[in-house]
Amino acid sequence: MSRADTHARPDTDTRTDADDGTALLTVRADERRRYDRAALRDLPRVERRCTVVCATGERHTARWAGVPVTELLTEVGAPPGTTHVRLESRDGYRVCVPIRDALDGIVADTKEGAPLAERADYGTRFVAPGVDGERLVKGLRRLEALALAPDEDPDRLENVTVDAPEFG
Ligand SMILES: Nc1nc2c(c(=O)[nH]1)N[C@H]1C(S)=C(S)[C@@H](COP(=O)(O)O)O[C@H]1N2
Ligand SMILES: [Mo]
Repeated sequence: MSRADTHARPDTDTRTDADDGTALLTVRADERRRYDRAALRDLPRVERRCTVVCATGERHTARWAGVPVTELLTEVGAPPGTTHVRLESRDGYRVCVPIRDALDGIVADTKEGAPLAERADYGTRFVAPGVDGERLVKGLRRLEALALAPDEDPDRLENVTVDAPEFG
């Protein structure tokens, strides 16, 4: 299969999937799967300490729990040629993380033993050690495996605004 067949197409993907609005998380590579809260809770879980470091220098470390990114990528058959994962939030915040960094990440729904949704207006978050705070997407709703050619600029697939007032 060609790369176009096996990966999300960032330029043409209009994300008009009818039930994207109801699924808590959509994961996409060779296949596409949607998870609601219960389905996500049924997957293998890990706990990891991660530090959120903002460009402002502000930082905080916590114990996060959730589903390893590797688990989700396996579920959807992410091809060996995957170079990046694109992560998108409910509010349209979009970043691209090199696969080597994303592989240590988790889709967390718990922080310090308490559900994220209890303390924030979102229930899922991408966290990974060594990834800049601005790429630790809150309210994660979509995770896609991408195979970018060496001359494709991953930054072009992002729309991060480091100083979005509603998130800090
Ligand atoms: N959806 C979403 N996720 C986001 C942001 C955002 O604006 N929207 N801001 C990012 C930035 S710039 C930082 S530093 C961290 C802040 O996370 P914290 O509130 O846990 O410190 O969240 C990141 N995740
Ligand atoms: Mo930030």
